[in-house]
Amino acid sequence: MDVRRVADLGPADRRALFERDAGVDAAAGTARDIVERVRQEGDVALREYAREFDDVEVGNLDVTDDAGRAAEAIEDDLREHIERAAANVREFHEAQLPEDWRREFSPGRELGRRFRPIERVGVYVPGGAAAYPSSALMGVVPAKVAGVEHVAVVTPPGDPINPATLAALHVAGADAVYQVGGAQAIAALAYGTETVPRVEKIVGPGNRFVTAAKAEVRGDVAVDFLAGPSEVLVLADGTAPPGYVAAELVAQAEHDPNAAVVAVTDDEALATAVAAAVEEQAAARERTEVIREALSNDASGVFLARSMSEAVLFAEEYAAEHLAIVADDDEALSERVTNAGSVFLGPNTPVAAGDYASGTNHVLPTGGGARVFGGLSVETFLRSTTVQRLSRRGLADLRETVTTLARTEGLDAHAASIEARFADDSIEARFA
Ligand code: HSO
Ligand code: ZN
Repeated sequence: MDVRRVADLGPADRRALFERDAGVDAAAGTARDIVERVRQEGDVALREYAREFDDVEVGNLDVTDDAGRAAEAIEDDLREHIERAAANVREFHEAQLPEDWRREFSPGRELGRRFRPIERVGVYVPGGAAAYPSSALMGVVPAKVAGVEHVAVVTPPGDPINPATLAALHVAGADAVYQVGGAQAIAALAYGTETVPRVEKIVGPGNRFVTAAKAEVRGDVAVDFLAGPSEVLVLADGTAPPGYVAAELVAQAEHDPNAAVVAVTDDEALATAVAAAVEEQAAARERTEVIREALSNDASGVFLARSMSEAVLFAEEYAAEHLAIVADDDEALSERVTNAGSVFLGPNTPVAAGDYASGTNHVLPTGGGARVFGGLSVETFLRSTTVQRLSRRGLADLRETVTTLARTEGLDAHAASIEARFADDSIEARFA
């Protein structure tokens, strides 16, 4: 892997890095066709796509009961680790639950907010070649913590479906599980089929077809944000062990040939050592081919900055899904990078810890989405409602302001609705 200098990057390089889309745009046409067909044909299309894309003859699309059985059948050791990870994720997300509140801002003017869960939510859990029990926890646990009544999960069909994924879904508390993957799964959740009931919001990570399908159905159903192939940016100074930095890149690279992995540093010796270590580690891993493809992406690389300030700027522009900082003044650097889905501080905080078990959520915005979105959280599954009550005194204080503005807008009925409250003394007395 070559080391590239940040100062030498041209406009095309910068576009590839900072406006990366991981092939999602190119998948849009296919995703649209699939969504359309599922809308027309329902379950028939889901079975047909399972045959075509997953090479599986699907019997029952509803595999909710299989999840319960899988949780009993898997090895005790594995179940215990799934439960431990689930407990950490639950604990962190419970800490996020907002309290309803109401306050008197001035005499007789009481305003507040309350939070209530969305009723029906769909969670996409990746499967197939890369089965992700961890994503089952990350999607379902926060929804249940938020109080979502019906959490429907879709995960690609398999023969059998990964038992650890099924078990994790059971442990997390999924209410229904359907074996359907890809863009067709998103369509099923968005519009409903004979078997899969439609939901109000769809969340979860997926490949570029899943991501493109979420973009396609957005508008008809709420979606979280586009969580595409994994990304990591490691911001490092000369104190960082090159082997650690390389391991972070190689780890996220193994997810997907479209994964984007970056190291940026102001230390030339470190950059050179990381580039070499990445090659070495990639060769030693099981998924060498996927890793190599991800490493050769236009949005991946090892970059040498002239200063840590230039490196910080690079990280800020990149807006990575995961930002790992391995540097002397990691806390200070972390304050300077605002665009990141999730931040990992210090040499002992590998991204994989958060991917699985520390308790934070691993469903995070990719492709620069971190500029405007946060990752999956309890709030993803809540909506807020404002609540108010005015006393006569509170309304009297607002009377002139509201009627003046209402008349300015030519909305005299609005003004009249205020004045009506002051027109009749007998009523006024009753509601004083
Ligand atoms: N790094 C992925 C999540 C994941 N890692 C699942 C391992 N399994 C996206 O944040
Ligand atoms: Zn990962």
